[in-house]
Amino acid sequence: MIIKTYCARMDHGGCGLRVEVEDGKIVKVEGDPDSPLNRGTICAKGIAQVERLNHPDRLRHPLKRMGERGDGKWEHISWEEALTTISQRILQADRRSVAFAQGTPKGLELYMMIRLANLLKVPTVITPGAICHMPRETAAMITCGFFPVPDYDHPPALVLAWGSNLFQTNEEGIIGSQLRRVLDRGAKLMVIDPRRTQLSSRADLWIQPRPGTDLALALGMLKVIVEDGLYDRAFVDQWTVGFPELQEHLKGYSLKALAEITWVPEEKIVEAARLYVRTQPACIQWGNAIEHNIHSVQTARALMILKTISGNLDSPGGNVNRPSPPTLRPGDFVQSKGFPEKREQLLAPEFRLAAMMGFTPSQTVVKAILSGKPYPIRMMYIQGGNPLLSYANATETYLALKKLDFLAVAEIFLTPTAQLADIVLPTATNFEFDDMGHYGMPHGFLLARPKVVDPPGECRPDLLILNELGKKCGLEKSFWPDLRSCLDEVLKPAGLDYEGFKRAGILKGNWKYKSYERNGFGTPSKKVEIFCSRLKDWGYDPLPTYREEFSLPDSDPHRMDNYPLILTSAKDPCYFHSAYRNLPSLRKLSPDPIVLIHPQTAGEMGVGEGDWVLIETRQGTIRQKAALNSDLDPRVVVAAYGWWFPERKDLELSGWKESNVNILTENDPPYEPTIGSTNLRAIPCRIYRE
Ligand SMILES: Nc1nc2c(c(=O)[nH]1)N[C@H]1C(S)=C(S)[C@@H](COP(=O)(O)OP(=O)(O)OC[C@H]3O[C@@H](n4cnc5c(=O)[nH]c(N)nc54)[C@H](O)[C@@H]3O)O[C@H]1N2
Ligand SMILES: Nc1nc2c(c(=O)[nH]1)N[C@H]1C(S)=C(S)[C@@H](COP(=O)(O)OP(=O)(O)OC[C@H]3O[C@@H](n4cnc5c(=O)[nH]c(N)nc54)[C@H](O)[C@@H]3O)O[C@H]1N2
Ligand code: SF4
Ligand SMILES: [Mo]
Repeated sequence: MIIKTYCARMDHGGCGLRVEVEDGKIVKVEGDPDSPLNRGTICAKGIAQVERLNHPDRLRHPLKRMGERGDGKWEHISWEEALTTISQRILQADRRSVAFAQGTPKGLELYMMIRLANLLKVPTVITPGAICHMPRETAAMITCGFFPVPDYDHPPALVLAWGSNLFQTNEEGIIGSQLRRVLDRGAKLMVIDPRRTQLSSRADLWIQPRPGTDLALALGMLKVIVEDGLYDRAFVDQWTVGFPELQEHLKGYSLKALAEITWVPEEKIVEAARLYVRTQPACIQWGNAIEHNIHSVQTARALMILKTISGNLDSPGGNVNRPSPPTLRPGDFVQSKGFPEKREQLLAPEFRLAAMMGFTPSQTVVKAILSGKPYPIRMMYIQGGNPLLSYANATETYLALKKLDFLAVAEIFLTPTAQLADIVLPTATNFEFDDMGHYGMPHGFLLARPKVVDPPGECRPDLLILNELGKKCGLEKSFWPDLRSCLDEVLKPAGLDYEGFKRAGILKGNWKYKSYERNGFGTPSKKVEIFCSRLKDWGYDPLPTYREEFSLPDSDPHRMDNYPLILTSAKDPCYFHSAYRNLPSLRKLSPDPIVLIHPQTAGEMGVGEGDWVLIETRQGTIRQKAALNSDLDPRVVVAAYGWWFPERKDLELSGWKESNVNILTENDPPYEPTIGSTNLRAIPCRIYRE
């Protein structure tokens, strides 16, 4: 039997799949040629996901800790006991001492978690938002009122990939094969990435900035476009506010100084600006790298202004508005109206954009657990996340998790984080329950991911676990009798139930270009706010400003003596963050954590190809295997991210600190002031042979 569904939980998902099932087991997965997104392509992760379903390490029963935290002694318990224990812990606690945490959002389960938190009046919900997607999304919302998506359907003449490695790291709602098709049809490509990738190798213009200085580069390009009069005058005059202020603001920057900050020569900044603005239409494919420093929101704002003044906003082949199909509104799903006091109770209300989106940056929770300030956090429920590998400053994160009175983790494998839990809940994964993709995401469509096989053992989907936990907490009226009723309610405004949705496979919103011509933009001024009124009202920079005090840590000369190199990182095409190192076919493709070093730098340290090296920052030291890479700037090293060793049961928490790049990152201020991003990509380091 062949069942069509969509890929998920190996990255953000999106590729249509044909899944062959025999005797209740999946025997083959291939790309679905009929899917409008991938048109039959599939990647190694997509194929390998079958290995995860019946993997010997798969968690199959709820577990309760027996020995000390992290001792690895467990007892199987029933779901009844597990959920009763967690609900009693929550009900007995001061609600402000509880934190719910989600890793990368994977489906509806994030919304179910926020709903449960709101109904229980728990203010703290941690997501990776401050360093993933939210700087871009909120910067876009306050600038033009929507999230502009690259329009690969009406082919752009140029794609500017900025800190995005889309060929190998599918984004939420946008997949690499869409970009590949556009390039195959002849679109030009400009890439801004310190590292050579498959994508930058194809670029007509490849710019290698110093990590963490993307804002300065964007300001340089804006300066050229504005001062050389290359912008779209008609659009700027009619549809923007604050252009004269921008003009004045840019006079304060010299190209020479920006070139020094970014390591990009002046001529190249000029060339990049001209290529982008003169090749019409052009879209910007912005990526996660611009969010991994303390200029995140302002960098996204600067790129918004580039899209605007080049005349590419909501225009065919540019960056467009993609309204979602009608469904239960996310705000209604999470019942935000029932908890209006949440904002005052937040741990870190000073991050206004995070507060607007209702999440708490992870490092503020880690600090609150350790310091008890502004109020103590004593228990945590983590779902679909591995904070020991993914939060900045893993050492501090470890101390915080150890200090909690109670930790519950919902997982598919016993990760280092799950090994610290008091209760571990075994979750079902893609193919094992009825699910939908991209709900609440601003890409304008929903994907049906229907159940294909039963989950193993006693595994249950997160959605069901939280639904039942809600009922156990006395909230029977606010949860559903079963999952189908929940999904049907979400889909009702679209005039479908889940069965109908399954048949349709994909639901799109009402996509139109230039909808602002009818209603204006969704901002207070109804125009694109180059000068952002809300940032000004909140006391932040209303124009993108490169501030020395938020600048690179390497401006401290003493530190640069000790740590002369700049460390950045990138995601591995074969894995999803820290997950799936235990899937044999993927591990064969990417067996070790690899750090890229320029041959000259390696030579100075006596490091050769394949040597294990130590990477040291002020925060700590890890080991990775060297690969010499002459395309890098000799001052930059690129480490692998997300490594632990599921097979190393002999090491503490399966080797959580051996090669984990977040042992090297910092979680102290300064933070990005509006949303709380930490610096993950511009860290002074040094390297030596092990
Ligand atoms: N230094 C550095 N740090 C980073 C990044 C970086 O580039 N560099 N990237 C950041 C970004 S962009 C993000 S989004 C975060 C990601 O942070 P996390 O989401 O914490 O990272 P993952 O390793 O993906 O952890 C997800 C866990 O969920 C489990 N899992 C998979 N599917 C399911 C499911 O359906 N249910 C449940 N309950 N569990 C499931 C997996 O086994 C895995 O252990 O990390 C951030 N941290
Ligand atoms: N295979 C795979 N796919 C994934 C994920 C995964 O873990 N694995 N994670 C998913 C998630 S949650 C996210 S957020 C997306 C992220 O996907 P992307 O947006 O592509 O982000 P990254 O791969 O983290 O980094 C992109 C590129 O930025 C470069 N880079 C490093 N530092 C800098 C810098 O300072 N400036 C600039 N301009 N570039 C820099 C890196 O070399 C890398 O090639 O991928 C999603 N898809
Ligand atoms: S690119 Fe992502 S969505 Fe597509 S098959 Fe691979 S893992 Fe699945
Ligand atoms: Mo992410």
